[in-house]
Amino acid sequence: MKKKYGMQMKEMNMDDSNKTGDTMETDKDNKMVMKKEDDLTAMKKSNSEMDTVKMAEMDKYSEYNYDFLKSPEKTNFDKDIPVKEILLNLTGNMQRYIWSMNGVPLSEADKIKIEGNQITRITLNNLTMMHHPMHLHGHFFRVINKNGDYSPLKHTVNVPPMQQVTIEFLGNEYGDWFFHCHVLYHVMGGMARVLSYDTPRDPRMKPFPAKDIIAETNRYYTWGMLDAASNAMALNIATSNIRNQFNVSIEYGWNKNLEAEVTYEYYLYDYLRVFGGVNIENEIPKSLDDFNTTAVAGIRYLTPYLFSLDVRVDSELRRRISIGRSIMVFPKFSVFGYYEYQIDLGAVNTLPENKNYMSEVVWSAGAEYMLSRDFSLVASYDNRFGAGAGLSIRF
Ligand SMILES: [Cu+2]
Repeated sequence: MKKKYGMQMKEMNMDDSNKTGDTMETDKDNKMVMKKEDDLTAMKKSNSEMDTVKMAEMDKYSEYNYDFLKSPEKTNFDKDIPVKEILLNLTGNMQRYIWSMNGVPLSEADKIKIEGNQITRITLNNLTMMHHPMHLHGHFFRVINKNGDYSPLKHTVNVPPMQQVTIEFLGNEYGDWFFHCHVLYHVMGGMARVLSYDTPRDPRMKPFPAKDIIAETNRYYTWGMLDAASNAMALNIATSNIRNQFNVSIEYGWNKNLEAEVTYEYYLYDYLRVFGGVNIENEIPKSLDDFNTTAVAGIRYLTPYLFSLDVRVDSELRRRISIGRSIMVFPKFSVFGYYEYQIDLGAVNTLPENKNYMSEVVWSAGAEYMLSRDFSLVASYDNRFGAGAGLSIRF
C-alpha cells in the first residue's frame, strides 16, 4: 500500500498538479515508460551528473498536493445554506517586505464580515513567489479538492506560489477570528485579516484589544549599511514601517568632502513617496571650512526596472534630479551606478555675472562582491571622492 502510494506520488510529481484523477492514471503509465528511457540515458552519464539531474528534478517537483487528502466522512454542507464568496489575492512587496491581501495590509484593512449559519467560501489566489500557509482561528474549513463531498477539513492550508486554493466553512461561532499567513514574518508584515461575525466582543477578550495585534503587523524595522573604503566612508540607516520611513545618510571622502542628509518619507504606495528633510554639504570642494545647510523636499520613486529616482528642490530653490541602479550580473556580483544633476537658476543665490545658471554633477559607479549576508567587497569611483575599494557591512 505504502509502496503503491509512494510510487504514485513520485510519478504524479512529474505532472501538472491540476490534473484530474482519470487523466492522471493514464499519464502515470506514460510517464513510467518515459521515466525508464530517461533512466537509461541517465545511466550513460557520470554519477555526479546523474545526481545533479535528480536533485534538480526533486527541487522542481517536490510538491505535495492536497488531492491526496480525503476525509473519511462526507464534509459537504446542505445545498440550501446560503454561500458568501470572497476572493483574497495574496499579495506582497518583497523588496520592502510588506505582505498583504488584495494589496492591503492588516493595519489598513476593514474587518471581513461573515454571517452565522452561512457558508463563507474564500478563494485564496497567491500572486507572490512564496508559499503562504493560511490559518484560520476557531474553525475547521473544507479544502475543496478533487474528492468533492469528501474534501478534507483543515485549519491551515498552504497556497503555493501563483496558485489558487478554495476553502469554505460554516459560520457556527460568534465574535472576531484572526485569519493570517502562518509564516510569522509574513503575518508581521501585514498578511492577515479579521473575520468578524459583528457580535459584541467577548468580555474575556478585554485584555487583548484588536489594536495590539494590528500594531504588531505595522512595526518599525531598522537596518543599515556602513561602507569603509580607501576613498570614502558612508553610513546609511533607515527605519521604516508600512507608510513611514526615516533615513540618515552620511558620506565622507578622505579628500575632505562631506554630505549628510536626514529625511522623512511617506509612502503614497509601494513605489512612490514624498519626502522632506535637511541636507548639509561642504561649500567648497575639498575643504571643510564652510558648510551649506538646506531644507529639501521632493519625491522618490522606484521606477519600472528598479531605478531609484529622486527629484527635489531645496530651500535655495535649486532643483536636483538623481537616478541610481544596482544590477546583479552574476550570483553575488553586482555593479551599480549613480548620477545626480543639480541646477541653480539664481532664484535665491546670486550667480556669477556672466552666467544664467550654475550646475553641479555628482556621479559614481562601482562593483560589489557579496562575501556573506553581512559583508561585501566594494570598489568604486566617485567624482567627488576619487577611486577606492573597501568593505561594506550590512546590519
Ligand atoms: Cu505568507
